[in-house]
Amino acid sequence: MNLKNLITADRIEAMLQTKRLGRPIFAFWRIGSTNTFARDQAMQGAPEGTLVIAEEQTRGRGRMNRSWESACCRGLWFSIILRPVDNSHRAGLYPYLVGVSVAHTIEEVTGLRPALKWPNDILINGHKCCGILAEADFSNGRIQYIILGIGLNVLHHHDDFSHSLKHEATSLFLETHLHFDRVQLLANILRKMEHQYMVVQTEGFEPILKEWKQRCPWLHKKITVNQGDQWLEGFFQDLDSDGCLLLRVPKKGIHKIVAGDLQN
Ligand code: BT5
Repeated sequence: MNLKNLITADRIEAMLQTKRLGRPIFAFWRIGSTNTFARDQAMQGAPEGTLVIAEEQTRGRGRMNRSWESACCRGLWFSIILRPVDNSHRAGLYPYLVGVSVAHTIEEVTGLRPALKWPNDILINGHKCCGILAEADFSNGRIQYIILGIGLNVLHHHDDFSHSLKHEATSLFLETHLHFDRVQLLANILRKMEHQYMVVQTEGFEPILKEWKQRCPWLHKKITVNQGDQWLEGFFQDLDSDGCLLLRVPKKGIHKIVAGDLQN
Protein backbone atom coordinates (compact mmCIF):
# COMPACT_ATOMS: atom_id res chain seq x y z
CA MET A 1 0.00 0.00 0.00
CA ASN A 2 1.38 3.34 -1.06
CA LEU A 3 1.29 5.61 2.00
CA LYS A 4 0.08 8.55 -0.03
CA ASN A 5 -3.07 6.60 -0.90
CA LEU A 6 -4.17 6.21 2.71
CA ILE A 7 -7.46 7.72 3.81
CA THR A 8 -6.88 10.90 5.77
CA ALA A 9 -9.12 13.83 6.59
CA ASP A 10 -6.76 16.16 4.69
CA ARG A 11 -6.91 14.10 1.49
CA ILE A 12 -10.69 13.82 1.74
CA GLU A 13 -11.06 17.55 2.26
CA ALA A 14 -8.84 18.28 -0.73
CA MET A 15 -10.96 16.11 -3.03
CA LEU A 16 -14.48 16.81 -1.77
CA GLN A 17 -16.79 18.54 -4.22
CA THR A 18 -19.81 18.71 -1.95
CA LYS A 19 -21.43 21.51 0.01
CA ARG A 20 -22.76 19.47 2.91
CA LEU A 21 -21.91 15.77 2.73
CA GLY A 22 -18.51 15.00 4.19
CA ARG A 23 -18.41 17.97 6.55
CA PRO A 24 -17.16 17.56 9.26
CA ILE A 25 -14.88 14.52 8.88
CA PHE A 26 -13.92 11.95 11.51
CA ALA A 27 -11.20 9.74 9.98
CA PHE A 28 -9.80 6.81 11.98
CA TRP A 29 -7.13 4.22 11.41
CA ARG A 30 -9.13 1.59 13.28
CA ILE A 31 -12.60 1.71 14.84
CA GLY A 32 -15.25 -0.76 16.04
CA SER A 33 -17.96 0.37 13.62
CA THR A 34 -18.29 3.70 11.83
CA ASN A 35 -22.09 3.40 12.20
CA THR A 36 -21.85 3.05 15.97
CA PHE A 37 -19.52 6.06 16.23
CA ALA A 38 -21.73 8.10 13.90
CA ARG A 39 -24.80 7.21 15.97
CA ASP A 40 -23.10 8.44 19.15
CA GLN A 41 -22.15 11.65 17.36
CA ALA A 42 -25.69 12.10 16.01
CA MET A 43 -27.13 11.64 19.51
CA GLN A 44 -24.83 14.45 20.66
CA GLY A 45 -26.11 16.71 17.90
CA ALA A 46 -23.56 16.22 15.08
CA PRO A 47 -24.76 18.06 11.96
CA GLU A 48 -26.10 16.68 8.75
CA GLY A 49 -23.27 15.69 6.43
CA THR A 50 -20.95 14.39 9.17
CA LEU A 51 -18.67 11.69 7.74
CA VAL A 52 -17.11 8.90 9.81
CA ILE A 53 -14.57 6.74 8.01
CA ALA A 54 -11.91 4.21 8.99
CA GLU A 55 -9.16 2.17 7.35
CA GLU A 56 -10.29 -0.85 9.37
CA GLN A 57 -13.37 -1.87 11.37
CA THR A 58 -13.05 -4.47 14.08
CA ARG A 59 -16.81 -4.79 14.60
CA GLY A 60 -18.24 -3.85 11.22
CA ARG A 61 -21.96 -4.57 11.21
CA GLY A 62 -24.48 -5.74 8.64
CA ARG A 63 -28.23 -5.97 9.07
CA MET A 64 -29.75 -8.19 11.75
CA ASN A 65 -26.52 -8.29 13.75
CA ARG A 66 -24.56 -9.90 10.98
CA SER A 67 -20.93 -8.94 10.69
CA TRP A 68 -19.28 -6.99 7.90
CA GLU A 69 -15.68 -7.85 6.98
CA SER A 70 -13.67 -4.67 6.80
CA ALA A 71 -10.08 -5.55 5.91
CA CYS A 72 -7.49 -2.89 6.67
CA CYS A 73 -6.74 -0.43 3.83
CA ARG A 74 -8.75 -2.41 1.31
CA GLY A 75 -12.14 -0.78 1.21
CA LEU A 76 -14.28 2.21 1.93
CA TRP A 77 -15.92 1.76 5.33
CA PHE A 78 -17.86 4.89 6.16
CA SER A 79 -21.06 6.40 7.56
CA ILE A 80 -22.87 9.63 6.80
CA ILE A 81 -25.34 11.39 9.08
CA LEU A 82 -28.43 12.86 7.41
CA ARG A 83 -31.14 14.88 9.10
CA PRO A 84 -33.91 15.02 6.53
CA VAL A 85 -37.10 16.85 7.38
CA ASP A 86 -39.18 13.81 6.67
CA ASN A 87 -41.75 11.38 8.06
CA SER A 88 -40.47 8.27 9.79
CA HIS A 89 -42.29 5.93 7.40
CA ARG A 90 -40.01 7.18 4.61
CA ALA A 91 -36.77 6.26 6.42
CA GLY A 92 -36.60 2.98 4.50
CA LEU A 93 -36.20 4.90 1.24
CA TYR A 94 -32.83 6.47 2.01
CA PRO A 95 -30.79 3.30 1.41
CA TYR A 96 -32.07 3.35 -2.18
CA LEU A 97 -30.55 6.81 -2.58
CA VAL A 98 -27.21 5.33 -1.50
CA GLY A 99 -27.56 2.22 -3.69
CA VAL A 100 -28.22 4.26 -6.80
CA SER A 101 -25.39 6.71 -6.03
CA VAL A 102 -22.80 3.98 -5.41
CA ALA A 103 -23.92 1.96 -8.45
CA HIS A 104 -23.67 5.09 -10.61
CA THR A 105 -20.17 5.80 -9.36
CA ILE A 106 -18.99 2.22 -9.88
CA GLU A 107 -20.35 2.27 -13.40
CA GLU A 108 -18.65 5.59 -14.11
CA VAL A 109 -15.20 4.47 -12.97
CA THR A 110 -15.22 0.82 -14.08
CA GLY A 111 -17.54 0.77 -17.09
CA LEU A 112 -19.24 -2.25 -15.46
CA ARG A 113 -22.96 -2.22 -14.72
CA PRO A 114 -23.53 -3.33 -11.12
CA ALA A 115 -26.80 -4.98 -10.14
CA LEU A 116 -28.89 -3.75 -7.22
CA LYS A 117 -30.33 -6.53 -5.11
CA TRP A 118 -33.13 -5.95 -2.64
CA PRO A 119 -32.95 -4.58 -0.08
CA ASN A 120 -29.59 -2.93 -0.57
CA ASP A 121 -26.73 -5.03 -1.90
CA ILE A 122 -24.62 -4.09 -4.88
CA LEU A 123 -23.31 -6.96 -6.96
CA ILE A 124 -20.88 -7.19 -9.84
CA ASN A 125 -21.01 -10.33 -11.96
CA GLY A 126 -23.13 -11.98 -9.27
CA HIS A 127 -20.80 -11.20 -6.35
CA LYS A 128 -21.38 -8.70 -3.58
CA CYS A 129 -19.06 -5.68 -3.59
CA CYS A 130 -21.07 -3.29 -1.43
CA GLY A 131 -23.52 -3.40 1.48
CA ILE A 132 -25.53 -0.61 3.06
CA LEU A 133 -26.72 -0.35 6.65
CA ALA A 134 -29.23 2.38 7.48
CA GLU A 135 -30.10 3.15 11.10
CA ALA A 136 -32.59 5.85 11.95
CA ASP A 137 -33.91 7.55 15.06
CA PHE A 138 -37.51 8.73 15.15
CA SER A 139 -39.69 10.68 17.49
CA ASN A 140 -43.16 12.14 16.98
CA GLY A 141 -43.32 10.39 13.61
CA ARG A 142 -40.36 12.37 12.26
CA ILE A 143 -36.84 11.27 11.36
CA GLN A 144 -34.41 12.83 13.86
CA TYR A 145 -31.36 11.47 12.10
CA ILE A 146 -30.45 8.66 9.81
CA ILE A 147 -27.05 7.00 9.64
CA LEU A 148 -26.17 5.62 6.24
CA GLY A 149 -23.34 3.11 6.56
CA ILE A 150 -21.60 2.01 3.40
CA GLY A 151 -19.09 -0.79 2.95
CA LEU A 152 -17.47 -0.99 -0.48
CA ASN A 153 -14.78 -3.54 -1.32
CA VAL A 154 -12.22 -1.71 -3.44
CA LEU A 155 -8.68 -3.12 -3.41
CA HIS A 156 -9.26 -6.67 -2.12
CA HIS A 157 -7.46 -9.61 -3.62
CA HIS A 158 -9.11 -13.02 -3.06
CA ASP A 159 -6.97 -13.66 0.02
CA ASP A 160 -8.23 -10.51 1.72
CA PHE A 161 -11.63 -12.18 2.21
CA SER A 162 -12.26 -14.88 4.79
CA HIS A 163 -12.75 -18.41 3.52
CA SER A 164 -16.53 -18.17 3.79
CA LEU A 165 -16.73 -14.96 1.74
CA LYS A 166 -14.22 -15.82 -1.01
CA HIS A 167 -16.89 -17.20 -3.31
CA GLU A 168 -19.64 -14.66 -2.62
CA ALA A 169 -17.76 -11.36 -2.38
CA THR A 170 -15.80 -9.32 -4.88
CA SER A 171 -13.97 -6.00 -5.08
CA LEU A 172 -13.46 -3.37 -7.75
CA PHE A 173 -9.86 -4.56 -8.10
CA LEU A 174 -10.90 -8.19 -8.64
CA GLU A 175 -13.35 -7.13 -11.35
CA THR A 176 -11.09 -4.69 -13.21
CA HIS A 177 -7.47 -5.22 -12.07
CA LEU A 178 -7.30 -1.49 -11.52
CA HIS A 179 -6.03 0.15 -8.32
CA PHE A 180 -8.60 2.80 -7.51
CA ASP A 181 -7.81 5.73 -5.26
CA ARG A 182 -10.34 5.20 -2.49
CA VAL A 183 -10.46 8.87 -1.52
CA GLN A 184 -11.28 9.88 -5.08
CA LEU A 185 -13.98 7.20 -5.14
CA LEU A 186 -15.39 8.45 -1.85
CA ALA A 187 -15.50 12.02 -3.20
CA ASN A 188 -17.37 10.78 -6.30
CA ILE A 189 -19.88 8.83 -4.20
CA LEU A 190 -20.55 11.76 -1.89
CA ARG A 191 -21.05 14.10 -4.84
CA LYS A 192 -23.61 11.68 -6.32
CA MET A 193 -25.32 11.24 -2.95
CA GLU A 194 -25.60 14.97 -2.44
CA HIS A 195 -27.08 15.37 -5.90
CA GLN A 196 -29.62 12.58 -5.29
CA TYR A 197 -30.47 14.07 -1.90
CA MET A 198 -31.33 17.34 -3.62
CA VAL A 199 -33.46 15.44 -6.15
CA VAL A 200 -35.36 13.87 -3.24
CA GLN A 201 -36.00 17.27 -1.69
CA THR A 202 -37.46 18.67 -4.90
CA GLU A 203 -39.03 15.66 -6.63
CA GLY A 204 -39.37 13.03 -3.92
CA PHE A 205 -38.08 9.47 -4.21
CA GLU A 206 -39.82 8.55 -7.49
CA PRO A 207 -36.80 9.18 -9.76
CA ILE A 208 -34.52 7.23 -7.40
CA LEU A 209 -36.87 4.25 -7.14
CA LYS A 210 -37.25 4.30 -10.91
CA GLU A 211 -33.51 4.14 -11.43
CA TRP A 212 -33.10 1.53 -8.70
CA LYS A 213 -35.63 -0.70 -10.46
CA GLN A 214 -33.85 -0.28 -13.79
CA ARG A 215 -30.73 -1.60 -12.12
CA CYS A 216 -32.45 -4.54 -10.40
CA PRO A 217 -32.45 -7.70 -12.55
CA TRP A 218 -34.76 -9.51 -10.09
CA LEU A 219 -37.70 -7.19 -10.71
CA HIS A 220 -40.71 -9.00 -12.25
CA LYS A 221 -38.89 -12.33 -11.80
CA LYS A 222 -39.70 -15.29 -9.60
CA ILE A 223 -37.87 -14.88 -6.30
CA THR A 224 -37.62 -16.39 -2.84
CA VAL A 225 -37.53 -14.12 0.18
CA ASN A 226 -36.10 -15.39 3.42
CA GLN A 227 -37.40 -13.95 6.70
CA GLY A 228 -35.63 -15.85 9.44
CA ASP A 229 -37.27 -19.25 9.50
CA GLN A 230 -39.86 -18.34 6.88
CA TRP A 231 -39.44 -18.62 3.12
CA LEU A 232 -41.81 -16.92 0.72
CA GLU A 233 -41.92 -17.61 -3.00
CA GLY A 234 -43.50 -15.33 -5.55
CA PHE A 235 -42.91 -12.67 -8.17
CA PHE A 236 -41.10 -9.42 -7.47
CA GLN A 237 -44.00 -7.18 -8.51
CA ASP A 238 -42.71 -3.74 -7.53
CA LEU A 239 -41.41 -1.52 -4.74
CA ASP A 240 -44.07 0.45 -2.90
CA SER A 241 -43.75 4.15 -2.10
CA ASP A 242 -42.15 3.31 1.31
CA GLY A 243 -39.51 1.07 -0.28
CA CYS A 244 -41.11 -2.24 0.73
CA LEU A 245 -40.94 -5.16 -1.66
CA LEU A 246 -44.29 -6.18 -3.13
CA LEU A 247 -44.31 -9.93 -3.63
CA ARG A 248 -47.10 -11.43 -5.72
CA VAL A 249 -47.79 -14.90 -4.42
CA PRO A 250 -49.94 -16.95 -6.81
CA LYS A 251 -53.48 -17.46 -5.41
CA LYS A 252 -52.58 -15.45 -2.28
CA GLY A 253 -52.25 -11.93 -3.60
CA ILE A 254 -49.67 -9.29 -2.82
CA HIS A 255 -47.44 -9.52 0.26
CA LYS A 256 -45.71 -6.40 1.48
CA ILE A 257 -42.20 -7.31 2.67
CA VAL A 258 -40.52 -4.82 4.99
CA ALA A 259 -37.32 -6.75 5.74
CA GLY A 260 -35.71 -9.96 4.60
CA ASP A 261 -33.16 -11.45 2.24
CA LEU A 262 -33.67 -12.22 -1.39
CA GLN A 263 -32.28 -15.60 -2.40
CA ASN A 264 -30.70 -16.16 -5.77
C1 BT5 B 1 -24.96 -5.33 4.74
O1 BT5 B 1 -25.61 -6.12 5.62
O2 BT5 B 1 -24.65 -5.63 3.62
C2 BT5 B 1 -24.61 -3.95 5.30
C3 BT5 B 1 -23.14 -3.76 5.44
C4 BT5 B 1 -22.79 -2.35 5.87
C5 BT5 B 1 -21.35 -2.19 6.21
C6 BT5 B 1 -20.98 -0.77 6.51
S1 BT5 B 1 -19.27 -0.51 6.61
C7 BT5 B 1 -19.49 1.05 7.29
C8 BT5 B 1 -20.67 0.97 8.24
N1 BT5 B 1 -20.26 0.58 9.56
C9 BT5 B 1 -20.74 -0.62 9.90
O3 BT5 B 1 -20.53 -1.20 10.98
N2 BT5 B 1 -21.50 -1.10 8.91
C10 BT5 B 1 -21.57 -0.19 7.80
P1 BT5 B 1 -26.30 -7.50 5.24
O4 BT5 B 1 -27.22 -7.30 4.09
O5 BT5 B 1 -26.85 -7.99 6.52
O6 BT5 B 1 -25.11 -8.40 4.74
C11 BT5 B 1 -24.20 -8.98 5.65
C12 BT5 B 1 -23.61 -10.21 4.95
O7 BT5 B 1 -22.76 -9.80 3.87
C13 BT5 B 1 -22.72 -11.04 5.86
O8 BT5 B 1 -23.49 -11.96 6.60
C14 BT5 B 1 -21.80 -11.73 4.86
O9 BT5 B 1 -22.44 -12.83 4.26
C15 BT5 B 1 -21.65 -10.68 3.77
N3 BT5 B 1 -20.43 -9.87 3.93
C16 BT5 B 1 -19.78 -9.51 5.07
N4 BT5 B 1 -18.73 -8.74 4.80
C17 BT5 B 1 -18.68 -8.61 3.44
C18 BT5 B 1 -17.83 -7.92 2.55
N5 BT5 B 1 -16.79 -7.18 2.95
N6 BT5 B 1 -18.12 -8.03 1.22
C19 BT5 B 1 -19.17 -8.73 0.75
N7 BT5 B 1 -20.00 -9.40 1.57
C20 BT5 B 1 -19.77 -9.33 2.89
